[in-house]
Amino acid sequence: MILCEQTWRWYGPNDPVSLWDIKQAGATGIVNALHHVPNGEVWTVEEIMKRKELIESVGLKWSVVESVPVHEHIKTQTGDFKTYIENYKESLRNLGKCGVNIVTYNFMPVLDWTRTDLAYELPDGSRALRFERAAFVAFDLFLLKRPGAEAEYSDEEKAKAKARFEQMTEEDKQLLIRNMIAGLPGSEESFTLEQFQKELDRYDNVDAEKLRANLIYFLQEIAPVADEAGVMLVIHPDDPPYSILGLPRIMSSAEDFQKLIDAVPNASNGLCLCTGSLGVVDSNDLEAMMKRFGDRVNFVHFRSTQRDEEGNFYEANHLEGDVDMYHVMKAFLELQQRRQFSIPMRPDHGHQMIDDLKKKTNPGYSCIGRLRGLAELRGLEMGIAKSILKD
Ligand code: DNO
Repeated sequence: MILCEQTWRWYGPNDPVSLWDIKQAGATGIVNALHHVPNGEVWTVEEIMKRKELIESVGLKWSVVESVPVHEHIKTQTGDFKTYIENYKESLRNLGKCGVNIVTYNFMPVLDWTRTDLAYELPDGSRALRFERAAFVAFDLFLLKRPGAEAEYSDEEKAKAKARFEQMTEEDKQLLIRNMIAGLPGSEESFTLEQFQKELDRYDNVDAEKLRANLIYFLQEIAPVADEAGVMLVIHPDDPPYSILGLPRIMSSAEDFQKLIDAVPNASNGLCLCTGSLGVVDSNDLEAMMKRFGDRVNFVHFRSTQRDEEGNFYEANHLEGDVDMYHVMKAFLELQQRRQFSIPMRPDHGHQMIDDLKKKTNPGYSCIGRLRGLAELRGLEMGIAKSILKD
């Protein structure tokens, strides 16, 4: 019986969660990036090896890179994008040489994942990440004051946002700005409001079609290199999976991913199936995606969200919320039997809870919440494996 590889995202030596903590949580693989290398520069063999040896020194394995960031110039095909693509290829070759074989990336313009509230208190006292629609619209209309934003929301949404904004203290407003644009863990960029608007302006002439063409161009360049280097590329879906702040988003559904593999069928062109990001939209059938793209799912993020009709969502416990984790896990196990290959997964995010409530933690990436998530997922996997997939 092939079970999944249990991995854990580690932000490197500055992460308050240590490699020993991760070992105690029972993960065997590490998901890591060289966050100190500036976006766009080559990851050298020397730097990769240094990190790899550090991880191996406690008996863990560097299983997945998350992420080698894609420079904004590549997404917009402006400036030095050709150099950045060459650098990206070089980083992939170097990772391949060092035996780090799965590379996550995303193609979200300007922002990576986005939340309005990083400490949403749940009834049990733990804290979750949340996307609150009215606060988000208030940010866009009244704090960022993005030109043209008014036209993109209904009167009802604007009225709600206005009422929400009027309730906010100055401190609330500053916190909302920070949450939105100061960079969540793993996002490689952080901005001031002025810088941020300038970054958005760079997309004035980049609509969804153009962005997709730029992604396909990028993949056509790097996928052959990845194939040769023995590296699997896994694209992370948009979070949330729809356009925000007037920016195009093109990796939000099964159809979006299908277009990528139709255009670039190379074996290295794969998917990081993030159930939390995709699960925010009801039309995304995660079990069906696991089955349909099984051959290309080379990394999985397990997480669930709870949404409401107003477009708000918060991150639920891993086995609760809108994601049907049982069926997704079952499909995941079945595909690993079919492929005879153990695929890395990680418990994505977790609530800040218990002792972690007293600590300064990376939002979504505290230890105990993820420990709970991993334990639950591991139990779910074993239950399914033993009862259904008899070996
Ligand atoms: C958030 C993460 C994302 C992800 C990138 C991949 O918690 O899932 O930041 O790492 O989008 O490139």
